Amino acid sequence: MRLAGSLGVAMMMLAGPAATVSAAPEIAAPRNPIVRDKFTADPAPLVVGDTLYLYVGHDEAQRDEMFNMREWMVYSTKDMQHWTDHGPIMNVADFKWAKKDAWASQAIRKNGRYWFYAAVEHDATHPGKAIAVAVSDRPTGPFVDAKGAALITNEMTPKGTHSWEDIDPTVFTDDDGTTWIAWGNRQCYIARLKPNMIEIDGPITEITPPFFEEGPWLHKHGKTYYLTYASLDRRTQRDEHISYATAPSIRGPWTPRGLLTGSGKYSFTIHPGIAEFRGRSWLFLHNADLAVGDQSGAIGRRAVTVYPLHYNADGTMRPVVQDSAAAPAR
Ligand code: FUB
Repeated sequence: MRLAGSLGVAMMMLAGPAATVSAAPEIAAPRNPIVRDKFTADPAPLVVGDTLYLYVGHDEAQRDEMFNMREWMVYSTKDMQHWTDHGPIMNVADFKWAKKDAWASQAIRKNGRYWFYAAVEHDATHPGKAIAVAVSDRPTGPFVDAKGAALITNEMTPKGTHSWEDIDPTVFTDDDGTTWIAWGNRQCYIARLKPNMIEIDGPITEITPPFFEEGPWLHKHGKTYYLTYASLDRRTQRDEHISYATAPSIRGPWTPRGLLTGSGKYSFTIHPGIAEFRGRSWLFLHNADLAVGDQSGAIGRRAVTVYPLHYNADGTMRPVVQDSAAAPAR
């Protein structure tokens, strides 16, 4: 088991002061993985009223190819136990300027509409990965390309020399109503969005925290801002873990807080998504510990999972141990 040994001990030492006790009613965590009839990855939760929507990429790798992802899907739940499959919400072919790869995404609600940001591979006019934006009047879609062009292309971040630097968008609306987008691979970037949600407003700033690899997720809890991400020790090149940083403002400064959890079982990648729902905080991830028919888990056949997330009184997050058994209410 990967959390045994030095990582497990290190995480116990990182646990810090006692957790904040919430008076809110709690519901039990579901059995993992959440989706069992398909391979799914890169979970991105969105809470709307009494419903949690979970946007995922559809992993369709057949053999040993790294990824084969053509569409995004959404599931919903009102109790974390029963999940409704709403099917695909978009195919990468819906972005006419993109050629493949329905990679990580996140949806956000703003001004009564639902805005969906996703990583794709751009066509030859802007080679490399790019970030797309789509819109719908409903969280379950259908979503349509909102811009007819990429929101972010590889040329906009010249520092990175690799073609997949501009992936994994996360979107967050601050208390003043400003929406921010962060993204990246190896470098992590942040920028403001214009109120129209389809244009960058002002400069792109680099905020790369230690061991950052990809999959940033922005959220706020209490007065603290969190940047949670897939981290990789490039010396060992072992599987990705989840680390995070905190800040007193979306503009930083960001303080590294170390590991939140270890790798997803059998998976090189891992990808965080965080939400507060039904009185509890939840950390969504993926692993590759699911078999569907005669296909076992693999780097391109992953499964989304979820675990309760607890905060310490000082605002740090308690280390999460990934356990495939149902996590009982605290
Ligand atoms: O699912 C494709 C890519 O793998 C995502 O964009 C990364 O976050 C990693 O999970």
